[in-house]
Amino acid sequence: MQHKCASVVAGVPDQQAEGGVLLSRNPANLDDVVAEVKLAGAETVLAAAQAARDAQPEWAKIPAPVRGQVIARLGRLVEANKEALARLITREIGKPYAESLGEVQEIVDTCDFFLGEGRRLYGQTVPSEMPDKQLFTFRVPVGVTAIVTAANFPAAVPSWYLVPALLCGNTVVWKPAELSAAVGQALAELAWHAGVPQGVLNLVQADGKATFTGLELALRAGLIDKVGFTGSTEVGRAISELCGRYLQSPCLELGGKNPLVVMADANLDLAVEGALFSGFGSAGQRCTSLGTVFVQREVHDEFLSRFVTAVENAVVGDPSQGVLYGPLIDTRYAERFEQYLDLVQPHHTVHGSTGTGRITDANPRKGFVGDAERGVFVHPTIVDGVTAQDDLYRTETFGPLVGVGTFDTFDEAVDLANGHGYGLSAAIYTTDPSNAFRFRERCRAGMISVNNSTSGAEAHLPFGGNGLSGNGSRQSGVWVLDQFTRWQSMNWDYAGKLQKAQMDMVEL
Ligand code: UN1
Repeated sequence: MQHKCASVVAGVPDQQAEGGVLLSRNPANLDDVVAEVKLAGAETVLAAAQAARDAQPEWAKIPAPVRGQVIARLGRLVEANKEALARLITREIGKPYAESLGEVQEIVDTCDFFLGEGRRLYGQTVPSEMPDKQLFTFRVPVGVTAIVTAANFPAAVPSWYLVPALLCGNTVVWKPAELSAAVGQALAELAWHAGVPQGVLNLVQADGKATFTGLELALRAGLIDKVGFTGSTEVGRAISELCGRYLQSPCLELGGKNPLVVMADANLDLAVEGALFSGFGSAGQRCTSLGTVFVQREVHDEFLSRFVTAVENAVVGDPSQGVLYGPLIDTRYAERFEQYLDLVQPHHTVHGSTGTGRITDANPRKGFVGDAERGVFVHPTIVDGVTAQDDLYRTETFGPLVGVGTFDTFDEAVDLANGHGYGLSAAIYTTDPSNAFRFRERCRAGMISVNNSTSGAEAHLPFGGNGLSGNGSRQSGVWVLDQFTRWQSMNWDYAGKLQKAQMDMVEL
């Protein structure tokens, strides 16, 4: 089945395709066209922001517990359509089916969490300096939110924005990645079906350029109050600069070069398992994917040999077949990935199992399942000998490539884990709890794992990073409420006379 995708502004599909028509293809079989996508121009982004602005006051009037019921219905609908949505994710972006099911479950978890938040959205009562006066705080919606998301988590990560934004009384303009347009459309349809009014959630199918221009127009017209963006550091920086001009601080979730430290006292099998999952799962296309493993010198050779064996034995190929990883999301990702390989190959020991670069009939991989010639598959690669001087140490490759480096002392490990500029996720494998606590204390990453991989966030913990990984904003759990509401204070004086703060304070 081929999906037809177009922008939907206040319930009206946009058939203009000012930005042209794009074919979204199954990366495991490029002959399979998943969707024909009518791409909008910048004017549609502006129209969507206007529609969201018009719908916002009515949506905000609906009591938060009732908005929570809409979110609950969305969760139940997603659950009822779990397999279908997971199959679509696997077909459109090539994520292994088990991980796609996990991704859909993450939406359900998010809805479950925010259903309850609809009954909480607490404010506070605060004592005043003066008698007969009471102070209060309230959370108020920010207004119109513009959410721009990436193809690698085409459903769960959008839900991290959409669900709390809607719950808090905001309206939304959502632009999914073009490469996951059909998943975007399917999720938006479930939200409308659950009772989110049409103008409250507006879907824009557009490329990055039209979106950026549209955001600029809408921000200038005062139609957007908060931008949420998940994607590259480069685009995040541009969005941040644009928002700054309008005195806004976006919610950013950007790249990572996530380190995994293996201490000599670690359980090496556990560390190998964690490195395999976070380095090569989803073909390394998570923002939380493992970048470099730093291994204490005395166990380096043993770790590397077990890691190389595990990678050699891993099954790669058709993502519906229970593989460790499937294709890269797009041929452009593969081209960029091969450029990284060109960079590293002359200087390091590279461990691919049977080859490096694209998996083809001429450059095959042992145990590969699927049709290599029709899909965008690449060999897993381990690059040994990475030091802080290497480009690879600080370059996010967004593919199945893991660097390995060594260190002697714990202090060196911390410096290596912190020195690449990113600060999203970091892991340490150790059997000594004091190493774990010291690592947590000194590591700049927003998310720390102990004896667990760098990936695998849960829906109710703060998610986000520092440095090149973001501006410190956090998603998920109660912490995201600070992105989608603003604090309003109120003072209420019942003294029957003007009481002046600071001047009329009671003296003892
Ligand atoms: C991302 O790659 O943008 O923790 C998000 C994880 C996933 C989310 C990753 N649950 O790896």
